[in-house]
Parts: sequence; C-alpha cells; structure tokens
Amino acid sequence: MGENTSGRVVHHKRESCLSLEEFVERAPDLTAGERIAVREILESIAEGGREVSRRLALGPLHGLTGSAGQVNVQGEEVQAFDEIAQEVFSGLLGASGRVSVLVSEEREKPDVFPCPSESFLMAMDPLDGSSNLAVSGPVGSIFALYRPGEGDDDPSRAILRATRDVVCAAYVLYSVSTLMVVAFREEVRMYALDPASGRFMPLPGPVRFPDGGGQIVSINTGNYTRWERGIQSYVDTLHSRSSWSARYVGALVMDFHRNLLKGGIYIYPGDLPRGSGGGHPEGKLRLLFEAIPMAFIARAAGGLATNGQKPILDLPATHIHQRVALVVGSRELVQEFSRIAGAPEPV
Ligand code: AFP
Repeated sequence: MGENTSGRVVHHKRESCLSLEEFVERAPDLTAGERIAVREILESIAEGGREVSRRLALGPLHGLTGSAGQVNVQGEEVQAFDEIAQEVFSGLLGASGRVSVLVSEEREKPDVFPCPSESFLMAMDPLDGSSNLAVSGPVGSIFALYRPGEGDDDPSRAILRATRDVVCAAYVLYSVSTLMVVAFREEVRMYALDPASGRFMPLPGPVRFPDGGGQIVSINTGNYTRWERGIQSYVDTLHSRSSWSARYVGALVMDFHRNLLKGGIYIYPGDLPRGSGGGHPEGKLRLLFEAIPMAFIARAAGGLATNGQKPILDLPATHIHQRVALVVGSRELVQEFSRIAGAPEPV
C-alpha cells in the first residue's frame, strides 16, 4: 500500500508482496528456531534503518555532514554518521540476543554478545558511502548473516570460517526513500519505509535483474591509468559502443541498487599506486562488509559477482578487514566483462 502523487493510496497486488515475516517464513533451509532468530535480527535491522534514516534527514540541521576527526581501522576518515550508525546497529543487534559475534567495518575487533539460544554471526558496514553525506547524497547500511560452525571459540576465526555459509544478506538504502532489500538463497524482496507509521512496507517482488542484463556500467574511470590492461580494455571497448550508460554515485549500495533494478554492472578493480596516491592493489572494498553481502544478493536475483579470478562467494576469508576487487551485476554483463577483460568466466 502507498500514496500516489494525487494523495490517493496505491494498493500493490497482495500476492506479489510479502511482509518480512512471510518472507522469513518461506526462506529455505532454516530450522524453526533459526527462523525466529532471523526474523528478530531483520526486525532489529529495520528498527536501526528507521532510526539512522531519521537522524540522517536531520544531519545538515545538526551540522552532521562531515568527519568525526578520527581515522578508522581501514585508515579512512571516520564520518560522524559512521559512528552514529555503528552505535545504533550494534546496540540493537547486541540487545536482540540473536547475534553472538558482530564484526563491523568500523571496529578492529569483533563484538561478542551473550546469546541464550539460536544465534548467528554477522558482518556489517553500518554506513557505506558516507563521504556522500557532505552533499546529502545517498548512503547505505550492509549486512550478512552467517551460521556458526562447530567448536571455534575464537570469534574472529569463527566468522572467517563461516563466510561461505551466508544465510541471509540485506542492505538499507537511504536516498529519496529509505528501502530495505533482503535476500535469502534464491529470492530477493524489497521494503519501503513509510515515515508516517515507521514501518517497512513490502513492495512487489521478487526482485530480479531485468532480462537481457541491462546497459549501465558503474566504475570510477578516474582510476583508468592505475588499472591493469584487462580493465582498461573493457572500458575502451565500452567507449567504442553507442549503447551503454555510465552511472556512478560512489556509494556501493546506491550503485548496486540502481543496477539491480535497471540492469547493470558495478566494478571496483584493484588499482596501483600513482604519484603520491596510495592506490588499492587488492581492491578498495571489503570482502566481509561489502563484497560477500552484495554477491549473495546479486546471485539470489539472478546475477553474478567475481573478483576477476573467482566467484566472490568462493573466496576464502583470511582477515576480517580483507579488501578485494569487486565486479557485481547482471549475469550477462559480468560474463561479458570477464570475456573482454580476459578473466575466467564466473558461474
Ligand atoms: P566511503 O564509505 O569512504 O565513502 O567509501 C565508499 C565506497 O567504499 C563504496 O561505497 C563506493 O562505491 C566506493 O567506496 C567509492 O570509491 P571511490 O570514491 O574511490 O570511487
């Protein structure tokens, strides 16, 4: 249900909309206890998303658009809202009693929470793309939920071992509207925040990359001279065509989301140091906090994700803050990228 521009309420077809509860109910491979735990975790994410959305809207009025004057574990400037979002989500997820280990892009070490019963391990990027806040641009929060393995008491090791067993991934996009996108193994659903009721309302779904794969390419071509030849060849090939569109917001959640709905590909390859610039030889994005969750969502929506060598979801995780090259989008465009860039075809 929603309101159209004339103020009239729009009723989406009931059968194509699933509430969060209904979606969790039909997720595959969950025990009854896990189902309750996943639902409660998603409710905590929804509550956090609502709170972060509310505070972001007030940011400019409170002078909160810039740096908190610290550097995070990635060596990047911490924006005031990175820290606010971290506190909001870790407070709610910790209190849920359903997340035993939480790793965050904003924290060097895992947080460990007491959990009485079924619980999951979680990785999150509480506020991705936060440099966009200075211009009131879109940002997002990203989450992945893992089933704990057997007998590993060390929380860092436990999450590194569990990364190939993603149960659910989600992101919240804070833009013109606030959306929550949730994926289980084979299905993606989308919810829109109704600011009046504070509830995330289901939108028609499931969400899939459009047929044909689309024509949008999101890549920061300012790094062209730092790329290896295969990536340059890919971009050169695009420039010889008439039918493609470049779109790049510089916030992964927004770029990915647009490409999911419209059909496209997001690429952040490794780039070599140049001049005084440090570069990101292994890629800029983080395996646990950005690449794995987006790869899982892409696959559930019919798309693919690779680091240029292997599927993202097959990569071993060796370090919580590990960086990785990321190519993610519709199946057709990721396969085409691999052919032109001379990378193995992802499956
Ligand atoms: P910030 O959170 O520091 O703004 O970084 C955002 C991000 O990790 C990802 O969301 C963007 O797609 C990517 O970096 C943009 O990086 P460039 O500004 O180097 O293109």
